[in-house]
Parts: sequence; structure tokens; C-alpha cells
Amino acid sequence: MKVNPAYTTKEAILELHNTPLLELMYKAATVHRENHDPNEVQMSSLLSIKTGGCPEDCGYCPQAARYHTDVDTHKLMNVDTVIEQAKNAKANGSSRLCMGAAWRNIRDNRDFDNVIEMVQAVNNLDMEVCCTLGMMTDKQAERLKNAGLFAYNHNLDTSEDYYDDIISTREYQDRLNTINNAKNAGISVCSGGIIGMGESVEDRIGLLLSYIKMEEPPASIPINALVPVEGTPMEEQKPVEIWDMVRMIATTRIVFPEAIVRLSAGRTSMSKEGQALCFMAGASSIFAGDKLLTTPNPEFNEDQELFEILGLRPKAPFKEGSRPESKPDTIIEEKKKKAAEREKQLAEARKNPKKAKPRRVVNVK
Ligand code: SAM
Ligand code: DTB
Ligand code: SF4
Repeated sequence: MKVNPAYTTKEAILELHNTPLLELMYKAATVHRENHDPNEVQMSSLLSIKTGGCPEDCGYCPQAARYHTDVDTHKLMNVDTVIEQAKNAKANGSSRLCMGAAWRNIRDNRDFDNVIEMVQAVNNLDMEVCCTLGMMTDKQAERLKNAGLFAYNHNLDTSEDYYDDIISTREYQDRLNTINNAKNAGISVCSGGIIGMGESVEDRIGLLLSYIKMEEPPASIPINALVPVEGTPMEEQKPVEIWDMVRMIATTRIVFPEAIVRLSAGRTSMSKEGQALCFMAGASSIFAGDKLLTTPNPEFNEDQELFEILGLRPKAPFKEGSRPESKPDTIIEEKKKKAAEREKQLAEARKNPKKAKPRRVVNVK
């Protein structure tokens, strides 16, 4: 994804960000039209496949176990429920499904095998599959890619300078490593941030600078407005002003002309007019459905109305890159083979109890 050569330094981006608003929007709308169809907006659905009980301390997050929020903890969803939810999302116009887990990192266990099966199944529904599962190694990224994962979401959230004020249980560099692992496996990177956490404008620009420094900036950049949740350290944060959101979206659009800029969390506090300004400023995707991961999102009907008023069309899947092939997963296949062998041996033992190998008796003295 290209970086706009006119805006690669902190000073230049800061000046751009602080341009009179209508001028900034005009610039962003122009860049948007040169690179995207302004009447197309991708609808992407979120699904929390494992909710709450997370060991991390991200100050904004209602799913961190250490904060006392109303979030109910759930273990991993089963594959059939995910398929049902994905079909629903697709029927309602979503071309992408983003599955989120409240994990610090992916672990190589049965749960991850199940996620692999979810990715295969949703990819087979002809939807872009995105996952956000916390930190990920290069091998895990390869397994997900092989299963048909289209994108991996892993946010830097804010500037490197402000990061330590928000999270202490993992480093900025850990996040950069995960993003790199996704990229190296050939997975499209989705990474962005949150505004309204008490950061300065310089921090917002600092987030963009972190992406500029990358060999390959993300194909997708979600801009979230903080959803202040009771029980989290950020419960008292003032709601983000729509003007701040528009400025951040417009600046991101101009700096990364080709990326998909996503108008993400926080839409329930925005008017239709405010959201229209965000689309004008270059946002080309929303999260659809009445729930984000754990917090509310506008109702389906409200978004339908918004699309109708503005003459927007939902975007088809795989307009940026072809659908990955879902290949069999060698680890799951190997486990299935072993289980089948065990089953065969047990069946034989039941048929010929005499021939069956005697069980080893351990003498206990
Ligand atoms: N546990 C994984 C991780 O942190 O990478 C994936 C799930 S996590 C909930 C995904 C992203 O949601 C976070 O990086 C953050 O940017 C966003 N998020 C979480 N809580 C939020 C809130 N209250 N308001 C806005 N965005 C939020
Ligand atoms: C992103 O940047 N925003 C989405 C998605 N990526 C995973 C998540 C927003 C979560 C908002 C808080 C919640 O609902 O728990
Ligand atoms: Fe856990 Fe992700 Fe929430 Fe941080 S943002 S507490 S890692 S679920």
C-alpha cells in the first residue's frame, strides 16, 4: 500500500491534520475519489468467538479480566454457530467477517484447531475472513493463511510514546512483530487505532507515522472512537467529538491513499450527518450488525436507512486481492488420522478380545 510522498514527516502530517476542516475534507475526498469508488462501502461483521477473561491490561478494554465490567465470559464458540452467524451476516450484506478472541496470544491447542476450521468454513462461504486473536507467531500465521485467512487485525492503538500509558502487559514491539508475521505469511494486514483515550493530536499522528515506517503499510486501517465502558480505567473519558473523528479519518485517507479506512467503533454516539462526513472524508467501511465485539453498534435498519439516504452500495468481497484457497490443515489431518487408528484398534479389540494386546500392568508396591 502506497504512502503519499507529500506527507511522510510528523510536521507535514500535523500541518495537514490542522488544516481548516472543509479544506481538509475536500483534499481527502479528492484523494478518495482518485483511488476508490466513493459510493461503495464495505460492510464487515464482527463476531466475538471467545469473550472476556483476558489476562491483558489494555485500559480501554471491557474484556480484560482485571476490570469489573458487565461483559459475560464465554469459552470458544463452536464451529457450527460461527457458520450460522456468518451466513446471517452475509445475508445482511456483509462481505467480510472478523472473528475476535479475548486472548493475549494464540496457543497451539485444540481451540486454535477449531479456529482453523472456522476460517476454512467461512472462506468457503465466499466471505473475506479476518481474525483478531492477539499475538501470533510466524508458524501460526502460516497455518491461518493455509486455512484461507484473508486478513489479520492487530491494532497498534496509539503512538509508541503514548502506548505505555494504555497497556503495560505487552510491548509496542510485540505488536509490530505480530503484524510482520501476518505480512510475511501473505495475509492482508488490518491495523489501526483508537482516538479519545486522552492522547494528544501528536499521538494520533504518531500512530500514522508508525505505519509509514513499515516496509508495507496496512491494507486496512480501522479508526475507532473510544467506547468508554463502565469498570474500565477509561470509563470517564469524554466522548470523541465528531470533528476529531473526521480529521483523523481525512488525514489517514490522504496519507494512505490506497488503504481501506474503516469508520469503526463509536458509531452509536454519531449522528447520521456525522457519519456522512466520515464517508466524505474517505472512510469506506463500517462494522455492521447491532454488536461490535461486546458493545452496541447501530441497528441493521439504521444502517440500511443511512446507505439509502446517501446512495451507498455495500461492497462485494475480494475487490482487493483474490479469495485465498482453503487447504487441508496438516496438524488437524494428522490428529484425525491418529484418532481413526485408535478407533480401529479399539473396534478390533472389542471383536477379538483374546487377540488384543494385554494391558500393561504396573506393579504398585
Ligand atoms: N485480543 C485481541 C487483541 O487485543 O489484539 C483481539 C481483540 S481486541 C478487543 C481488538 C481491538 O478492539 C483492540 O485492539 C482495540 O483497538 C479495539 N477496542 C477494544 N475495546 C475498545 C473500546 N472500548 N473502544 C474502542 N475500541 C476498542
Ligand atoms: C477494530 O479496530 N475495531 C473492532 C475490530 N477492530 C476488532 C473492535 C472494536 C471493539 C469495540 C469494543 C467492544 O465491542 O468490545
Ligand atoms: Fe485482551 Fe485484546 Fe482486550 Fe487487550 S484488547 S484486554 S488483548 S481482548
